[in-house]
Amino acid sequence: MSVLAADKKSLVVGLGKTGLSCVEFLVGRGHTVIVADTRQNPPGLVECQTRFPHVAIHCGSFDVELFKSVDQLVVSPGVSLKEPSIESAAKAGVLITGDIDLFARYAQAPIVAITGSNGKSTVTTLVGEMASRAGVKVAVGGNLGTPALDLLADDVELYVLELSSFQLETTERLGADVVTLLNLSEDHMDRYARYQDYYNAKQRIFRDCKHAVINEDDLLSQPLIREGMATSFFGLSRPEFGRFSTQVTQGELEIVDGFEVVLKASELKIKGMHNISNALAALTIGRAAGLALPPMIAALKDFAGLPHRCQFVADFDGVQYINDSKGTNVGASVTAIRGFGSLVTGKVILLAGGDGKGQDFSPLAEPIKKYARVTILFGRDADLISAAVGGEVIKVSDLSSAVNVASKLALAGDVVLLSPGCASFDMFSNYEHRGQVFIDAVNQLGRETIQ
Ligand code: UMA
Ligand code: ADP
Repeated sequence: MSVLAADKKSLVVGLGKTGLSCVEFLVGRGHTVIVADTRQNPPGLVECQTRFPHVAIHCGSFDVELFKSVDQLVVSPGVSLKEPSIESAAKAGVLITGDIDLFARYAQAPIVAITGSNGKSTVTTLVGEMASRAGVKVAVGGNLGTPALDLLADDVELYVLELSSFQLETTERLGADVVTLLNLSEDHMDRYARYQDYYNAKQRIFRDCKHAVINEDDLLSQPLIREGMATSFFGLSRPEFGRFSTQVTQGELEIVDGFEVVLKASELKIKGMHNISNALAALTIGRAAGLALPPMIAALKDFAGLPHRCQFVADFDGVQYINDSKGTNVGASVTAIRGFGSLVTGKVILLAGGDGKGQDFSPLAEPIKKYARVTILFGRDADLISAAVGGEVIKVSDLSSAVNVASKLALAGDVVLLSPGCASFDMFSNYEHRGQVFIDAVNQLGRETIQ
C-alpha cells in the first residue's frame, strides 16, 4: 500500500464530494494539497475556498505540467484514469491513488466492502442495519453517498463500504476483512474499452482480503485468486450445510441456514428474487463479520427497501406503478422486468431510456418479448434500445409523456415499470430526480382520476 510522507505534495483531482473529503483528510494530516477540476465552477468550490483558503484550486482544462509536478494524485471516481494528464503523471512516476486507498490505510476497525453491478446499495444498507441491530457502532458509506474518509472516527467498530469499479481502480490494496462481488453484468462501458476491464476493476476488491463471500449463482462473482482467504458461499438454488440458501415448502419460499428455516420470504418487506439473493448476501456477510443471527433476521424483517429501487408508487384501477429509477443498467432492468412480469396477472409496460453508457441493449429483448405489453422509450439512446429490443415500441419526448401514454394503454393487472436501464444525466440531475419526476407524473394521474 502506498504511504506518502506529510511533507510531500498531493493533487486532489475532482472537487465533488470525494475531492472535498480528500482535501479535509490530507490537510488535517499536514499535507500540502492542491486541487484540480475541469469544471469552471465545480460543486465543492465555495466550500473548499471557505474551509481551506490556503489550498490552491485550479479550475478548467487539466494542466499536465501541474500533474507531473506533484508526488501523488488523489483521483475522484468520476475522473477517468485515461485522462492524458493522469497518464503522463503516472509515466513520470507520480503515485496514483484514491480515497479508498487513503481510507484503508487509516481505518482502525474491521472493513466490510461490497461491490457488484447491481444490489450494492441494498446489501450495504442491509448489512449496516444488521450491525446496528446487533449493537455494533457501524459506519456505512462509500459509493452509497458518504465518502469513506468522512466516516473515519475512533469509536467506529465496523465500517461497511459500497465500492464502485471506479473507486476500486484507484485502490491498490484494500485489505478488507469481509468482501463480496455480488454479481457482474455490463455497466459503465463508456469508461471501459472492454467488459474484461470492468471485471478486472471489480476483482481488485479481493486484494489482501481476509474473507470472501461468493455468490454461487454468478460465476463471475468468484475471486480469481483465493489463496490466503477464507470463503463463504450463498445461493438461491439448493440448501447445503454451512450456507444461506432457499427452499420451497408447500408452495412457500423460505430462507434457510443450512437446512434450518430462518425466515419466510413473505415476512420480508422487500420483494423479488433479486432481493432474496440480496438478503442471502447480507446474511452471509453479516455472519462472516461476526454478527449473530437473531439481530440480522430482525433487521431483515424491518427493512422496507431503498427508494427508487423497485419502489411501489400507486395502484390505479388495478394497474400498479413501480419506480425503479435506480435500474441504471441493462442487468438491473432485466431483473426488474422478469421479477414483475412473473408476479403480475397482466403484462409489464416498460418505461426505459436515457444515457446507455455504451451498453449492449440486446439482453432486454428476451424478457420484453416474454413479459411486456409495450415498451415506451425516451431520452438519448431511445433509438438504440428500440433497434435492440423488438416488440411494440413507442417513442416519446419525456418521462411525463411516457407515464401518460402508459396509463392509456394499461389494463387491470398490468404493471407500469420505470426501469430505464440507463443513466439519467441526459435529461435529469440524477436517478433520484428522474424517480421523483416519475412519482409526480403518477400522482398527477391519480388527481386526474379523482376529478
Ligand atoms: N471531474 C473532472 N473531470 C472529469 C470528470 C469529473 O474534473 O473528467 C470533476 C467534476 O467536475 C466534479 C468532480 O470531478 O467536480 C466530481 O467527482 P465525482 O464524479 O467523482 O463525484 P463525487 O461527488 O466525488 O461522488 C463520488 C461518486 N461519483 C461517481 O462515481 C461518478 C458517488 O457515486 C459517490 O457516492 C461519492 O463519490 C462518495 O463516495 C455516485 C455514482 O453515480 C452515486 N456512482 C456510480 C454508480 O453508482 O453507478 C459509480
Ligand atoms: P446498486 O447500488 O448496485 O446500483 P441497488 O441496490 O441500488 O444496486 O439496486 C439498483 C437496482 O438494481 C434495483 O432497483 C434492481 O432493479 C436491481 N437489482 C438489485 N439487486 C439486484 C440483484 N441482486 N441482481 C440483479 N439486479 C438487482
